[in-house]
Amino acid sequence: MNSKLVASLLVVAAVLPGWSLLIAAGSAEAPRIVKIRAGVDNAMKFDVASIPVAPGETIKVVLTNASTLPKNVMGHNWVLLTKGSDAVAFATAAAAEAASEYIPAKLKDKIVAFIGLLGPNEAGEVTFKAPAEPGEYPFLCSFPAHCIVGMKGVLVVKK
Ligand SMILES: [Cu+2]
Repeated sequence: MNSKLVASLLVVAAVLPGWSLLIAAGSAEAPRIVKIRAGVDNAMKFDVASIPVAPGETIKVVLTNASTLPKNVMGHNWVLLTKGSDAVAFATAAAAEAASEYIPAKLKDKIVAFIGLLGPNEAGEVTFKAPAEPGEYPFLCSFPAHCIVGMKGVLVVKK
């Protein structure tokens, strides 16, 4: 066997395990994509009311605002709250906070993940690890009055 061939085989042998590790790590980290549409037919609603997830699962939520109305009168966002939070109470506290697009810093302890306010035909996304603790984590649109008329849902962490 010539030495060049031996050297090439050694390189292949050294590289292969590295690649398989990279591929394995990549697939473990790939987020599961959850698509949500807000404002279909200009209704103050999400088209997904419940998101079942496994503890610690990596989730990418992609929110599309299907509304045709201007952002300042019919913007939509997506805010996931800590376990057992009161979505309507959060929305009420956030409603006056137009400067932060209804995601006030003073309420950040209540927020697990969020997608900022979107205008018509805009899309936004957020990737996060689902909480480890099983239970119900409410989500809502915090644009004034939207949550109260039902623009909310729940992320359910279940083993
Ligand atoms: Cu909304």
